[in-house]
Amino acid sequence: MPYRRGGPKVLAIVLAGGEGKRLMPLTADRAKPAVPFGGIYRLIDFALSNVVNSGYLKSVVLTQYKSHSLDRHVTKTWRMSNMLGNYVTPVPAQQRIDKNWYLGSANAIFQSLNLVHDESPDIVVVVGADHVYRMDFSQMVQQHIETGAGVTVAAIRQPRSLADQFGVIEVAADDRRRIDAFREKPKDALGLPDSPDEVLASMGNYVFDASVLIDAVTRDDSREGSKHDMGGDIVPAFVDEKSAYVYDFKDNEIPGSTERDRAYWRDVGTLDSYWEANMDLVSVHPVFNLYNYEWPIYTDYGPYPPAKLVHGSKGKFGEAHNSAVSPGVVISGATVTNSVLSPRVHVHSLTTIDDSVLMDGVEVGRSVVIRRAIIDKNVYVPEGTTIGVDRELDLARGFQVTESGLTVVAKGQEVTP
Ligand code: ADQ
Repeated sequence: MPYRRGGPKVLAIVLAGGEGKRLMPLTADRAKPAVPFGGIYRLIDFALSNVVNSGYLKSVVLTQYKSHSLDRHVTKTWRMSNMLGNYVTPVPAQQRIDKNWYLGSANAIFQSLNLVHDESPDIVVVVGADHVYRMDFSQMVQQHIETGAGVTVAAIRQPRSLADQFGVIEVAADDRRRIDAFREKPKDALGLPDSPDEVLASMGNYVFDASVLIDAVTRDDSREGSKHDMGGDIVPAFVDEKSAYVYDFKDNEIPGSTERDRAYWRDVGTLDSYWEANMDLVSVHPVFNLYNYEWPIYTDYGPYPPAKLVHGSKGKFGEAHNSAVSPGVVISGATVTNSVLSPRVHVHSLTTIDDSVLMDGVEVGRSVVIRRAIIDKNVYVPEGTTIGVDRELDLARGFQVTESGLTVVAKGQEVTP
């Protein structure tokens, strides 16, 4: 199909309305894409950095559920409308159709088609906002154009045990790029022929010609029984027409990335996977490298001074080992190991913190022990408290404890010793 001179005009639609139930209590007050991650980021910063680094400077972020902090973050960090017509704009649910909230991700796009018509792009790149990874979408767009696909779906191998969390793809025997079957979150997925313990999973990123997307979500709107979901309804319709193609994430090249780092993709859907992905940042040789300035991850975290590690009580040094320590943090006479500290965390003397994630403004008093915990914003941990040491005590104080023994303290929750 003919595109404009200089390449196709691309609009990015970032789906950011996800509720993130399995991340409760971190999503009690905020949409999943707004959950703080890695000290200074919000989850959506990874998707938006990928969009911008791919060269796509017109994007709309569709929000819905508890969107205030997401909207504030996108507006403050990402809004870049300028005279060249570039923008990253959060779009709250407009209830344009029958005054309904979005019924699913495809309905979110259907209800926002005015944005597509206004921009009149050749190609629309639709991406999720919940994942930690680097990806150059322009390489996927290139393949989409070469194959003439109706939809191109990005895919990555994942353990078969996780198949019920993903759209699972089977490719055609005669064309390894064509999708022969797509099942959304199957309970009985078979492994890949060359690797029985793995499946090929959709990453929730799609490329369409704009006219094809408009037609697909419009037809889906009146399809009886549809849940109006991109993975559950839209992609299978293209599979039936034999025009759904797969883009293999392992072919994606990122400047400045190592082989290991390039393959990194995490769906941080649960508290345990959220914690693990944070831990992936703090090992000596992190599996996900935030220091690749050729593909920067952008964010904005406020006017904070440098982190400070100082002598505390009894002359003990403030120390941090294998940890990410954000601006505005003060560690005085305490020892922090394998942990991620967000801006303005303050840790007092004789305290030890291990394997934990502390969010913005958490204050930890003296002689506290914190192990394998996530502590959400603005929590005050008083002197002599333990968290993550005694499961029953943690439960009795109203903290959440996951099956693997991770303790989670909600935003602003009161903590008693
Ligand atoms: P899920 O992530 O379970 O699976 P979904 O809950 O629809 O699917 O979320 C996809 C994206 O859309 C997320 O970024 C979410 O924030 C957003 N979203 C959800 N509902 C929305 C709404 N009403 N309005 C706006 N945005 C909304 C999807 C695919 C699977 C794939 C996995 C990969 O359906 O096939 O394997 O992503 O994680």
